[in-house]
Amino acid sequence: MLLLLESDALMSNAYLGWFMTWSEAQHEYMRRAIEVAEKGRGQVRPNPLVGCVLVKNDEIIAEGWHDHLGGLHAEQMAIHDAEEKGHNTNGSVAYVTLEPCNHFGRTPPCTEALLWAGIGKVVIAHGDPNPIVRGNGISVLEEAGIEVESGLLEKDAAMQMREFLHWCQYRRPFVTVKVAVDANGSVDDLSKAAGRFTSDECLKEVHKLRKDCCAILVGANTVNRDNPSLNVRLIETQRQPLRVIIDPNNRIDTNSNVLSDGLETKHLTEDFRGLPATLDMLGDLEIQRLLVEGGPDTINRFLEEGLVDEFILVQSDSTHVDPVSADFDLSIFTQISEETWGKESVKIFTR
Ligand code: AOF
Ligand code: ZN
Repeated sequence: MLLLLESDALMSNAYLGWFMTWSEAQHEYMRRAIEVAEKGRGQVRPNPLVGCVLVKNDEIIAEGWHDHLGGLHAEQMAIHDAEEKGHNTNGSVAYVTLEPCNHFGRTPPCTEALLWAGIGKVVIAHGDPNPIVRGNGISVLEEAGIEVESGLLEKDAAMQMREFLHWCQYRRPFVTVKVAVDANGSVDDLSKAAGRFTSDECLKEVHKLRKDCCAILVGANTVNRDNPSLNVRLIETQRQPLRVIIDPNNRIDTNSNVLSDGLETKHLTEDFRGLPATLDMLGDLEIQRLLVEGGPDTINRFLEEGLVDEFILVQSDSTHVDPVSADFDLSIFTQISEETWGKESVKIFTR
């Protein structure tokens, strides 16, 4: 009994937070923090999406999010927002989706900003696995007398920053495969010149997906058949993904778009050392989400080697005349959602 009490006393408030029950209002504040974090999507890598709201007298008085790489962290933007609106932050509660940082990086530490703003309590959704943070942010706040609670909507926050968490753990990108098929599961129509068979609105959704990916990978066959650009054109973006072409026999045309449009491409020829080594190399380049856009041979290689984390199947109701069927083995996957992209129905599977 005594032992138990002692170990209880050793538990930090933050740890006790795991056993907390949270009020509906608290859920709502954290949900809002997760929602505003989305505003940084496609702009913050290799950092995670992070959102923060400041609450005083049961009301959200300010909001902030990590908007772009090198920009303010969420907590600092929220404090700035409060000041701009003329609110006194003293004694307010910060709801933040990630443990506040305590290091001088591209910005000064958020812990200092929170202390300086007189924040009375910090509620955190998810710890920061970054080795330079990892619990340090929480202990610094607690040592300064700020109450800290963790674990509110932790799973939702983890889902939002899953590629960051994956990369922190494995030092490899989270791999998303996207493939479009006709009504019978065919990926191409050989009776026609290469071309898209999905709707324009669907393509726009694909460009949104591309914007959220740091790199896009295809094999040599896809380059030779489609001459794709593999960039983001249909929506605004500050950055273009790195193109990665698997081409061990050096077969792609030097005039192809990926080699001649001036955007960055990693053309892996004799230096191709297999897919796992390619993922390691991309992880070293801080690529956190890789989009594999085909074709069927490349996708099947990724599947066979167990390297796919998410599979996005875009289903068109068109029918190919000279079909190329591709039997993707999705037996280890579970469908997590179904969406509509333009005229196409889209099934999303994860492991
Ligand atoms: C926070 N709030 O909004 C974010 C955090 O290079 P920096 O200075 O931008 O720091 C990046 C690291 O800080 C990132 O890897 C992650 O551990 C943390 N991100 N922390 O307190 C934020 N975006
Ligand atoms: Zn920070």
